Amino acid sequence: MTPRITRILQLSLFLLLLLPFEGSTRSQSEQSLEKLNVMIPMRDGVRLNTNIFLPKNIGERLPMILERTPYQVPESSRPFAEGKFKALAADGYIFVFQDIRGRYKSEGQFVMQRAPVSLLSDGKDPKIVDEVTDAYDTVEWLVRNVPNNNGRVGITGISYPGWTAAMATLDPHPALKASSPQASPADMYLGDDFHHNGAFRLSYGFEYATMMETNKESYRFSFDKYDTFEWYLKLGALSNVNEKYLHGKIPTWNDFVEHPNYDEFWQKQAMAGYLKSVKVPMLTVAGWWDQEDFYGPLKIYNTLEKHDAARRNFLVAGPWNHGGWARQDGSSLGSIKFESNTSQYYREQIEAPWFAYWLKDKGQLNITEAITFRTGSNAWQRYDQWPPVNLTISKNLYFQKNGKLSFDAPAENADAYDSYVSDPANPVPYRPRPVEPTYFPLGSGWRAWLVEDQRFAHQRPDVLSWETDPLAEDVVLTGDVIAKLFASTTGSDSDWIVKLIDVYAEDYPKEPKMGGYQLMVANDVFRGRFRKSFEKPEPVKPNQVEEYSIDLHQIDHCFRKGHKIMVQVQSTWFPVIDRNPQKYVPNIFKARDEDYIKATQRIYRSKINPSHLKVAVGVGK
Ligand code: PG9
Repeated sequence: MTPRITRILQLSLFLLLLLPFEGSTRSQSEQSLEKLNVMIPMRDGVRLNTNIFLPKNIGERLPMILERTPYQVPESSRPFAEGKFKALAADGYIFVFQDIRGRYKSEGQFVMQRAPVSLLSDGKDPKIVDEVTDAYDTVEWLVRNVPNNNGRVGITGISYPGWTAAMATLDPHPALKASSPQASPADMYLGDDFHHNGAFRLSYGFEYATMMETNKESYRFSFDKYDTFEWYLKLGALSNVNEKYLHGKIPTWNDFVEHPNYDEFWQKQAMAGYLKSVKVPMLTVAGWWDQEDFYGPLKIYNTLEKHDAARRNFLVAGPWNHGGWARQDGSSLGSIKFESNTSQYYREQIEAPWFAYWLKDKGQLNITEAITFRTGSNAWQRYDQWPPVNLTISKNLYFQKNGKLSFDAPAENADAYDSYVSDPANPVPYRPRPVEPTYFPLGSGWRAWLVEDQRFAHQRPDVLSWETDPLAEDVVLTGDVIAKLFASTTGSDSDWIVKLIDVYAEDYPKEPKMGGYQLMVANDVFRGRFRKSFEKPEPVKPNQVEEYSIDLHQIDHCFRKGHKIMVQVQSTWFPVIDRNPQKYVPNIFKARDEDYIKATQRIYRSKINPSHLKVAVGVGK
């Protein structure tokens, strides 16, 4: 930036400081903050719209908290009166919000999850820009121009803004002293919003891509059915999307179609490959029931942890949906109650002190390596390592005959199995219908679907279940859950969905309506064609038993005495996951309606094909 431009910007900041805050009824925190609006220039000349909220009449220099968002910067300081920023605001920060490139009032071109291309160059070419360079240029401008700043910046955000917070740490400006990526995706192919293990997240992918790329502002696709389950079913094969609705105009949809496998396009975007050292202290936050990005935070924490000799990499996981820790008090999610205000605890006792330590030299680093909220028994746990393998033993929960599940290996002979027919014309809904549009403004089951009572699917002929006897004592599972499925199909491709469920006691005096509730505590889907490689899919051999290893991620859950542990397996989860045609076609996005066929599935539970879940059972209390 030339000195002349800098002077003009400084002057306009000064003039803006003199302007009164708009609005007449203002809360305490609104009254004490001034808003500045600036267009901050990036190295390629593109300017990004930025709102800066400065506390008035402060005697000390303050650090800045930055959020970079595709969802529009706040125009008023309302966010500081409640929720995410309240506890931080009480400590005193300058808050900075920025529309990322190409969104809302920012200039330039939006690219969905723009790959960090600058890291692959020497960083000097001003034409090479991404979220890493935009964060760098923004921090540079802020520390030079914002009045009364103490030269330190923390960055945070949830989901897409969480991802920009993580991106900022890959080649950080020296003034960036702390980052808290929250619910940040890490890999859009392996586990976050757009695919899980190669299976396409149809409703989310379609609705999010159209929301972000129809124009610069968030747009809502207009469905002619309230129950989108029906809409997506009527849509038929994925090739109908461009033919009937998008006509090639949504770049991200076109990318889905052109990159059905884990090719360079997805790999270049995925975060893990860039996380080679902890350059900035990190506080990663995850929700156990995050319906969008649960894989991401665990991947970011676990990858960085391998490089964290200085112990600056931390994880918090709580009983939340996507971003739930930033809203309300966190005392419940759907029908599930947590017996304390978990979100408030996180914001006041973990997040605010953590930022104050790094940005204000205030207090002690009052945090362990990982802090998790153990669901089921509803208590915070502090760990020196995550997962705490020193506190658990690895065990297998085996599928048995008569729908039983147990820690004993099966004694059955080779062809013992249970079976169902999976019909793409009659898929299992992922949540009870009607399935309102994902972000339906009048309310949508989307936000809490992961805690829905799974009895709506239990005992469908195309959903199999195995369960333990009522537990004689509490069973705590802490850490990884991996499903090992031995399965065959009459088709040449298939999806396998595995759900680990806590079945409440039938007689539940504490809350009688919860008797027999089936609470999912871990789950995921695996697309069979990728069993050997995500880069090079292969047809499944019909009627041949194959072993599938399905990562159900991590949990910290107590199955209470009297509850049962259940596993459900199914092959459709619609429309959150597109229907697998069950007949191998090279690219499912180009499949035709006639490619979708019924298949008979077998799940084996014998001595040589022992389907099971590998779990980490807590020892001691
Ligand atoms: N889950 C959303 C998202 C993040 C990144 C890419 C695509 C979608 C979000 O809530 O921001």
